[in-house]
Amino acid sequence: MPFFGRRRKKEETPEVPRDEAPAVEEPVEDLDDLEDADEDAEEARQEAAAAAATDAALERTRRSFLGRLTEVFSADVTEDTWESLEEILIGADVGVPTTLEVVERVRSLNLRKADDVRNALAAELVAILEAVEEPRGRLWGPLPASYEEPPRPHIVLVVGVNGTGKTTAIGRLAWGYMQEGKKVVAAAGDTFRAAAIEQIQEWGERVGFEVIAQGQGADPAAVAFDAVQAAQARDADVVLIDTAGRLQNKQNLMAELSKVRRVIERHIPRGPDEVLLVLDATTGQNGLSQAKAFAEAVDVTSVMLTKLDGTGKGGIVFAIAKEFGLPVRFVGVGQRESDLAPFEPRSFVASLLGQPLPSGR
Ligand SMILES: Nc1nc2c(ncn2[C@@H]2O[C@H](COP(=O)(O)OP(=O)(O)O)[C@@H](O)[C@H]2O)c(=O)[nH]1
Ligand SMILES: [Mg+2]
Repeated sequence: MPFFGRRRKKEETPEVPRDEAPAVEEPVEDLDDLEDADEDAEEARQEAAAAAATDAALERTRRSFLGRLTEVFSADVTEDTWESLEEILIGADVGVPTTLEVVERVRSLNLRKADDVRNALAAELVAILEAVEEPRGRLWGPLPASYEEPPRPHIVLVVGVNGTGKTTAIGRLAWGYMQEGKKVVAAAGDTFRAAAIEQIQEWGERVGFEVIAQGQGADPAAVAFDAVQAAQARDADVVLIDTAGRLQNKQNLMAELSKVRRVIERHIPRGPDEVLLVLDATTGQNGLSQAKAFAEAVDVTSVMLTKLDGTGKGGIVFAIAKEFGLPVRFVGVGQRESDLAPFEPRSFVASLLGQPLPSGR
């Protein structure tokens, strides 16, 4: 899997000019196979690295969650098992409705052995995450092989409450795209504070991408528009648009974000290819309800869950999937630019439960 979860289409093999063609029948397929093997190995390496980063970031959640789960699963399955399970899941921020549903489903299986309960729980948790995996945006997710990439520049609008990690997310996404050889332009669309503009400019200087900015107080839609135009002029691959996270009231927010969208659509009728909602895992259920305002204001396509490394409550991903119906695509796992990992439901649940899942479901 490439960093952004997109299946790369195989490039056409260039035709070999006649006079340079080798005398022997050229084993083009073999070369292709070798390249495929290289690509597969690289994908496997990236997947393993992402899984390891997520696993490390989940340390705190695992300590608070797994330790207690181990106790539950070391005793016989009784009435207490279900109560403890509910308590643990709610404690890990899975959320009350989601917890009650999961526990009820596992319980209704009438399993006797703690190990079987554990496996059934794992399957339920994976199912919650996989149920919302299908792509909404056009850029990432388990996209079908026949999938046509949208024309460049790809447009990503980044939204979320102040302090959740939007600007950092843009720095990291830019870094990730640049690792794949892509050219990135960012829009300093949080024009509310001068410091916000400087912050994204610093990221641009450090990582090496262009930032389109106007002064403090400028219209965010105008900045987004400039950035899209600049990206087209420079033949960039991706435009990442930062936004302000003020929640003064929902009407203002809706008006501001929908204006950004409208102005983009005036220039590129298909509009943003992804609207990424950035959520701070440490703010728990409270953060979720704030984020609902954003989900209602713009058509969010996917979620980045930041600061997973700073919380014991990584169970919030299940609440996001269940209550928002949104796929988590990335997790923030630390403070460096590379501390962004694509999200993978099975390895996430395996990490959370502290051991590999049984294969299949
Ligand atoms: N530990 C940790 N800190 C993060 C992560 N993502 C962002 N932060 C920090 O959260 C703070 C707010 O980030 P910022 O990008 O300015 O948030 P914004 O207001 O939404 O743009 C900064 O200090 C970031 O370094 C993460 O994944 N892990
Ligand atoms: Mg910001």
